[in-house]
Amino acid sequence: MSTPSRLMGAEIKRKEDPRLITGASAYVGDITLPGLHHVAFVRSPHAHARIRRIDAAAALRRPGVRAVFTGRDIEGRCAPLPLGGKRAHLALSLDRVRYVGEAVAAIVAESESVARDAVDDVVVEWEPLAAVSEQFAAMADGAPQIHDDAPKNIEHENRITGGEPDAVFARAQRVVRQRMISQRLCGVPMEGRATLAAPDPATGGLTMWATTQAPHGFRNELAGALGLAQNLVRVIAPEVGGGFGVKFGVYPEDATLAVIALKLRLPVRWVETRTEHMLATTHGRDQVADLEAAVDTDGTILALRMHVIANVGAYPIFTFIPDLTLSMGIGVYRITNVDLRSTCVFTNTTPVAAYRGAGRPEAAYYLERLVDCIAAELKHAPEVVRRRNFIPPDAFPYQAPTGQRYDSGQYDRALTKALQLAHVDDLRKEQRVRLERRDRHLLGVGMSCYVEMCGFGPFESAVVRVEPGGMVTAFTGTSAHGQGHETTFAQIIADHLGVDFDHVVVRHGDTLNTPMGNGTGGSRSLAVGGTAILNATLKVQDKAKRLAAHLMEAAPEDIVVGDGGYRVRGVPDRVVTLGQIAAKAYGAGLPSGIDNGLEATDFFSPPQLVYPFGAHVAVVEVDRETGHVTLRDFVSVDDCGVRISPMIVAGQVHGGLAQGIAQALVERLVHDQDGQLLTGSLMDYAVPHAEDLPSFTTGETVTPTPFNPLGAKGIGEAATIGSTPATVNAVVDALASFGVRHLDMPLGGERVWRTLRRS
Ligand code: MCN
Repeated sequence: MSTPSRLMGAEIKRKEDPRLITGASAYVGDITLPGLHHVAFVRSPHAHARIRRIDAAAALRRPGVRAVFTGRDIEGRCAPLPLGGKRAHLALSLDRVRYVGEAVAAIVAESESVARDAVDDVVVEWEPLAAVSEQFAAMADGAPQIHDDAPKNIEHENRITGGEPDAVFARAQRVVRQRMISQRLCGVPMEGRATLAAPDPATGGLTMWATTQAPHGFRNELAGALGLAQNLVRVIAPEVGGGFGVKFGVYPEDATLAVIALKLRLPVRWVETRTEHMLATTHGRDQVADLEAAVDTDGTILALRMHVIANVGAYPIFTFIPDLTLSMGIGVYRITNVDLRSTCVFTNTTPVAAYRGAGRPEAAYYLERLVDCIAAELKHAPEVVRRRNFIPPDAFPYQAPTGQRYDSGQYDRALTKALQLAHVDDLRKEQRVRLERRDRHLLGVGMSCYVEMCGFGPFESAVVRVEPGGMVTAFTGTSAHGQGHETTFAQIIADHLGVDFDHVVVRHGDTLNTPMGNGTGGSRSLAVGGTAILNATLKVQDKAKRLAAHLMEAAPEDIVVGDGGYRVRGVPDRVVTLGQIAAKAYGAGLPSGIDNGLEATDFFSPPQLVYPFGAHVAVVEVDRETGHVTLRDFVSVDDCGVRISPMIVAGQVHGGLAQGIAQALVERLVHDQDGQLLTGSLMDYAVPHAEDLPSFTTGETVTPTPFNPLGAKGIGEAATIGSTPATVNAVVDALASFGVRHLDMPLGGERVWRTLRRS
């Protein structure tokens, strides 16, 4: 690196927060335009039904209602979604619905309340069909057929094999088996989805304000669906109140609004209600996995079989997620004989797609639970089995039998640090004493070690522009919705351009002014987008140095950047500021060979993925009388390589822990067997409260990746991935003396109480 780091790695408060805390920002729901109309959707109350007839006459008579659109009205104006996919459907379903909440008509009205009231005026004549909500029932003979071309409702299957798993299992001393469930979850960002579609008179196209994590992807998919040129669709993601993976791609509501705006030549807006969010925004997880490990008595894992049976819901949105589970199937362990399978199954439920971690939390949960099962069966301490199997530090880059190439890792170091921070030896003593005393509250200690793949390509983009006055504006193709890129990217730029941090503005989320990008998800933004920012900044720095050399009559190689200016090496009092350089760059009389302007673009294509890792320890108390689980302590040691914004990383870890712990203890979407969602509001879908969580102890190790110049790996999902198995392992540990070996999540009081009663 050509510049000493001052801001990178420093504890800097987020640039974003003043506007967020004071409510000065605009979300889609705040944006208004002349003539704005509002949209509400008529949705299916049935999990599976034919639509015989839709009668909108009464709705159209309601004062304030401008129009009602059904599938017939948009047919031919918008291609089925997801675009190009098999088993796609129209944005407003035409003749059949396959999950509760599927949209069949859209009301356009002068106000949001009129639009919502008019929903009840629409009469839909349904012909209910038999429905199925669970993956095994959906594969059974005689199950309702959800898509005609998917026999047994199987969407796709996958298999990864390596080594000789069958032979190893055949001669194994011991085989440990367990079925596990990673239950269905809801995203629950603070802001639900919202879309505003407006005709653009300048181009004849559209401007869309949308709560999306990837504006360019959204634009390209929508333009494709509408048959418009991409440059006729401008997508703006203004302030977006969280996404957690559920705000990717064009949803049916987005496409419907676009068609309505074009047809009525009116701006129209839809803001999702929380109930709609629970029903019609994609869900996460929902897998069952059968695990088998062939082991030696010393705890060495010789071979692994995993079969993931995933419920993908009614339509294929991101059905590669179970494949990601297979890709991370061996976790942090040197397991060379593997047979990993996935079967993705359609059901009459809301589609399942990305949710924080997307496939990797499932893998870590299965494997880290399985390791505890192995430890329990062989009567080893869980850390002993882990240490017996770790991929050692000298094995990196490590070619895993899953096809992954792990970049760098020091798994034992993270575990050792986490166990120390948690004082595990003392806890085990306390656990024994409590058991001997027959305390009402049982103590449990659980650990997990995780590794995840992140930093997905194919590329990310950046433009870094020094304005004539010397201030810097940067544009990124990532699209933060809570992650704080404006801060981190400004740290990188300020350090490398010798400019004040407050003089850097980072912009994102508008396809009109940002270069083509791939958005924010898969913890890719720093490793890929931050590297593009760094590369573009270094290009600008190079030109700034040449201009500084010209201004100070020195050689460009002798120019050093830092302390607010550009100096000649060894002559500290000869200095020019970036402002003076910019004035030259945009003025007359440049030396030959240097063009006007001071900006650069970069598209960074990562050579491979990066693999953050870590170790978590959970400490729980279980009330024998009520089954209530209290999380007493949580230690996380996360290694995301070099940290650029330690405060942001801490925030990401805290939020991630809360979500992972919530899966272990409280969250679960429940459908009945007919596909009705029983947990359709936040009254019955439990998100964790601050009081449910302890003050986290967070530690770190730093193992840089060699595959980007920042040495940075992702952190956005890591803590979610490690915390679920650690917490479940802790609860099972507390109950081990009652003969409990495994319990399915969430570990609410009733489930634990029933288990204690049975044992
Ligand atoms: N960072 C850092 N040093 C590192 C790694 C990251 O300073 N070594 C900083 C980054 O600059 C960035 C933040 O930490 O500001 C997260 O970076 P990264 O891991 O690259 O993840 P992304 O920015 O791509 O965010 C995506 C990730 C995902 S996939 C989900 S889901 C998720 C998450 O981020 N959803 C979130 N965190 C969220 N946080 C909020 N507030 N809201 C969401 O919806």
